[in-house]
Amino acid sequence: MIRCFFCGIILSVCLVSNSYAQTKAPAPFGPVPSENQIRWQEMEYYAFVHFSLNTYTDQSWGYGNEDINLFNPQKLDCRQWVRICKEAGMKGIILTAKHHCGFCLWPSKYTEYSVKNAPWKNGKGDVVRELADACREYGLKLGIYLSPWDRNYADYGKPEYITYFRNQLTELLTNYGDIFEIWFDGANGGTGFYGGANETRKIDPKTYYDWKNTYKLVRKLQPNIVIWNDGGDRADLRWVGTEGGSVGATNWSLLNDTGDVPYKMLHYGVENGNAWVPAEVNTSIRPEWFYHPSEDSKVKTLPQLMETYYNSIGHNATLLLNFPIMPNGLINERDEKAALEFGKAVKEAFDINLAENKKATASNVRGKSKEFGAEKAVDNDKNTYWATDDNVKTASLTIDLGKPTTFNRFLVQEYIRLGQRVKAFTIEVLVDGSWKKIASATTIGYKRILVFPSVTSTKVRFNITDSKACPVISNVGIYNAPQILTAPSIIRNQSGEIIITAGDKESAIYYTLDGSEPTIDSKKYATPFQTYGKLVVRALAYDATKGKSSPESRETFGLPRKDWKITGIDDQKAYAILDGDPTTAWHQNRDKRMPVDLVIDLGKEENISGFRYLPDQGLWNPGIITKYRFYVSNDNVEWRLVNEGEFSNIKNNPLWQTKKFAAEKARYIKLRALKNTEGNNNTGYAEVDVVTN
Ligand code: FUL
Repeated sequence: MIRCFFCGIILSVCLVSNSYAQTKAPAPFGPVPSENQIRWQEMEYYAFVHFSLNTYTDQSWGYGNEDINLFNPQKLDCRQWVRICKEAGMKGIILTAKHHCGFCLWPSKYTEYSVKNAPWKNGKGDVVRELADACREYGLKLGIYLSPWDRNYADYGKPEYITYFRNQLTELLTNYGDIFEIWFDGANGGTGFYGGANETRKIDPKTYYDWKNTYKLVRKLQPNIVIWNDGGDRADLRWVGTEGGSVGATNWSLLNDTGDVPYKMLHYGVENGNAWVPAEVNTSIRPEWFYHPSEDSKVKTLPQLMETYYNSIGHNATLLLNFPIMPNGLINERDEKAALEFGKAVKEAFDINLAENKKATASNVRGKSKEFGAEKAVDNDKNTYWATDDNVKTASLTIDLGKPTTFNRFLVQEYIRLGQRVKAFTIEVLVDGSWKKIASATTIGYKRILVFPSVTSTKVRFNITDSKACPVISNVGIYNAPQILTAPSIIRNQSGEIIITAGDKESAIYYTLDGSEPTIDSKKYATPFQTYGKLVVRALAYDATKGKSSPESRETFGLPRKDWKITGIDDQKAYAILDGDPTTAWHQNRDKRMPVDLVIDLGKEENISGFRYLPDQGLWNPGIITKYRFYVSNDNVEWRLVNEGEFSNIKNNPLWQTKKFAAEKARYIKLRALKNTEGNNNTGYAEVDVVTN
């Protein structure tokens, strides 16, 4: 016999119990997250720091034989790292305690290849300790990256290494307080130093590390941890199949427990997966993970970082953003500036939730109970939610904003403790008495953010159009994000068209062509326009709603290039060199041996007093020319050498290079590459131009 909890009457005759039974919470549907996964997901945004011997060798992966004496950061200050992360809005930091080269940033008892034998602090230093202390001071959580692949250790590949690996794990997970996440990078290129063997060693990542027991050890030492692993057994978190900074717009926090996980599944999750394995987007604030001076000019811009934000946190993932540490032990000031601007822009975008505590009504409320009413989605309480009756798979929630309100972001969260349910939804606004659809999307999960052009309306309708089970929505937010006002980009394509692009699609653009300063009284840019001769374009982006302008950008263009021809090269793609777009590049056939020539026919004789070269801005093997000769000709037969030399520091600073010489009348130019930064024949170009004054 069961008695009612409230009145003690036997259940079959108690009225309270009947209504109570009717409005009980929905049952969990499918796999659900663990408390550790929930705590981790709510962190949303945290940092990676890459620091090791690679920092001193300009490498991406150390071989394992790098000289330990290189490690001597003069200004190492983990408090600087943590201060920046904290000010940028991050909640934790994951440190590469040991990268693939095997060098340990803590004085491990089990190897000589660690800070204890480096000149830094006379071998008395411990980076993990310093970071743990700084994290404690600033209230950030600490995470550890420990590379399973170890290119230094002599026994790597044998069972002995597993003991070594676990000994190191035990040190790291015992001596430095709470660790929120452990990162087991699956990368493994085979070759390595391996204590002097210098050979290729193949392991089976699924069996070699005996993950089952390794995970057991991790959980025993740190019961609140989450495990990331892209190489072996399924862990608590999943990689998203790319380091580019995005996860699918459709993103299920589910995978299947068994079997291989192809890229597509990593990127989108598995709709009917049987395990809760949410996504973490890992990407770097620069192209590479470790510090390379050549990337000082390639720190991600604010529009790029905002895009990453919407494609990660806005797509039901967390964002793990990397800072490469410089050889002196600090984060570069450009990276700091970019991260702080990014943090500020996110804060401004999501500062005021226009839906909070506004009147909300729903097409269906579970058991008509207040406990699951529409208002629970706008009450700013993550532990309450709007839910429908069990048999309902489509439902609408209408928010009355009270007055015409302008907005451009919609945020929605499921109460994931009960599983991920929604498969599709739309957003409508009431305009002139009828509903107009402004956005549609698929999955929600922990958090989904939709970005759309600003719209003004009093009522917003959120329609769930398909769901696996009755929807359970813990939060809905409506925001009016300010425009991102960065200096617009200006390019001129080969046919002479000027193309100006603002950092934010909604900004207006104003420009001048006469060298004067652009203002909002200047000409307004609408579409690409034709230009002919030499000119200076100055432009700014403008947010009319806030009356704010971006900094201006300014570009100078020389001769029109409409009639220029790349001669002797039978590949249309070579015209990337003349398209005015710095992001496109072309490479000579790699079989061509240095010296490698690029000949351009200018169409008619010009008075040439110099040339400009922009190397390929791409990440891998850009084939940057370092030594060159420059020739001119009137007939493409007789050539006159007018300039030769090197592009100094071009590796570290791969920006426009300009070389000048006494003016020469000529129709043909030839840039001869003699040497590149890679010491091979790869010759790449983003742009080549001439100077004529
Ligand atoms: C990759 C590694 O090979 C990179 O060096 C970097 O550590 C990145 C986070 O993971 O797999």
